Formats: sequence, structure tokens, C-alpha cells
Amino acid sequence: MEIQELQEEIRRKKREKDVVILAHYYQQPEIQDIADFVGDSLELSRVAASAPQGTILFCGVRFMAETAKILSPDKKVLTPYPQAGCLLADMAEPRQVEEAKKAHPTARVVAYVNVYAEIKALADIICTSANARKVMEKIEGEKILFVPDRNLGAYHARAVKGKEVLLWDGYCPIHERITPASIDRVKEKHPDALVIVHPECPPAVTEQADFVGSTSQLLRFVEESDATCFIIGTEAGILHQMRKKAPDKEFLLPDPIPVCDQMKMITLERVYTSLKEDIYPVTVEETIRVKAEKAIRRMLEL
Ligand code: CIZ
Repeated sequence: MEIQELQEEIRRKKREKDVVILAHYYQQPEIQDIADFVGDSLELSRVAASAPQGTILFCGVRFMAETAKILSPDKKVLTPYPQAGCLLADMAEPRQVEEAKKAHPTARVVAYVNVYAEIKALADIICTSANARKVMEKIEGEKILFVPDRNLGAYHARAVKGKEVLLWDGYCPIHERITPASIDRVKEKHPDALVIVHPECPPAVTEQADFVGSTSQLLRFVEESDATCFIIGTEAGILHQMRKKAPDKEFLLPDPIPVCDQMKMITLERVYTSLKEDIYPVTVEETIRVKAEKAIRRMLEL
């Protein structure tokens, strides 16, 4: 089937089966275009929880669909391709986090939302790339164990006063490959472009950027800024929404282009099959789900 034909089929099927389709900003443009909502992982999980539909089809990597299931246990959450994982999330295993907790018994565990349910269940509180600093400031205690992204943790910890922050040695390989040189290669040809990057980028990149923010914050920035040309230091998928929100502006990517192959494992064909055959339902073991939900709700209360 042609792309447009497949998209029409998906739209028809989701209406017929009363399914809401959610897509992350890092998804391919043709997937974002069939979604009812496009957003970051937490925004989407909140939409999932309040959506009237009983079935949520989550186009994103596995930890994102899991977060939706944690917050909406009574709904059916489908992922079109369960093998779509997250290399950053893989860098924190439950046994390692349990050992670190034993080694630092007074530390509060702050886990970035980009972890699997088992790690969320071991955390005192969850944070996102947008609110990590606030969460670190507000959590009681003077010692924090931040998992799993060392770059995001270091970026936000810089502004947190009077607390010791122990950083897990994990990173997102896609953001880690964004270097000052990969940005400079583009900046040389576009000297007036503003450099705006995600806090998962290495410190050498965030330190030189004109603006640092989560996916939603980057989107808002390009809409509101007077500048007309931007070099975007995050996964390429975000450009689709940027072009929609600011069609007269120019968006450039570092060289080489940051692309997450895991995110791109979600294809229109897989979405269609998932819808048609009701596969693959996301499950989270109940004791883990309850603990993980508590850590997420603590963040939401802040
Ligand atoms: O949590 C998300 O959605 C990701 C991966 C990044 C962000 O900044 O929103």
C-alpha cells in the first residue's frame, strides 16, 4: 500500500476500533501525521490517562508505552513493535541500581523518565528532562543518586545548591554523538543560526548552546524566538513539529544527523498490523507498576 493509503486505513481502523494513537516527537513524520496527539513521553502518558478511548496505541519506544500503562492500568496499551527499546534505559539494570542503593543508603534515587518500569519502581521520584532541576531541588535529603543519564544529571545538578548528586554512568548514544565539531560544521555555513540543544547532549555541547531544553521546551523556543534559523541538537524527528509550528523558519541538524534507530522501528505497516490484530499489549507486573506509579505521582505532585 502507498503511504497515504495506509494512513487512511489506519485512520479508519482507529475510529472503528475506538483507539487513540499517540506519537512521540522522535517518530517518523508519517507516523506523527496519523497520531491524535504528538508530544513528549510524559505529556503523552497524561493524555493516555485522560483519553476516553479504552485502547491506546503508543508509537514510541518501550519505556514510553510502559509509562502510559503504569498511569492507565485499566486501559489496553498497545505497542506496534515491542523490540523498540532505548539504549539509554538499557544502561541501568535493576540489580545494579539495588546495589548502588545499598552502597548509598541515605541517597534519594531520582530516575529520569527514560528507564524501564523496574527502575522506576526502585526510584524515590521520577523526573523529565524539563523538570529534573526542580525535582532535585525539592526532594528531601542532601544526597541524590541520579539515574541513568550522566549528561542530563550533570546539566541540571550544576544549578542545585547544597546537595551532593551522584551520577550514573549512562548516556543516550544518539545525543552523545552530538559534539561541538558536529555543530560547528553546520554553523560555519550558517553563522547566524541559534544553537539549541537537549540536555542529554554532552557538557561541551550544552555549555556552548544558546538554549538548552527538553523536546517540548525546544519546540516552544523556536515558536517564540525572533531568530529565523536554528541548529537543533536532538533527534531528527522533532523537526517535523518545528516545521509545522514555525513554517517560515529554517531548521538544521548537526552533521552527522542524530537519528534514533529504535524510534524508527515503528513503521506505518507495524502500526496498521498492531491496530488490526490488537498486538502487542504492554504489561507491567502489578507490584512493580504500583511502586513505579508512586514515583511518577510524586513528581506530578511537585
Ligand atoms: O521523555 C521524552 O519524551 C524525551 C525522550 C525527551 C524529552 O525531552 O522530552
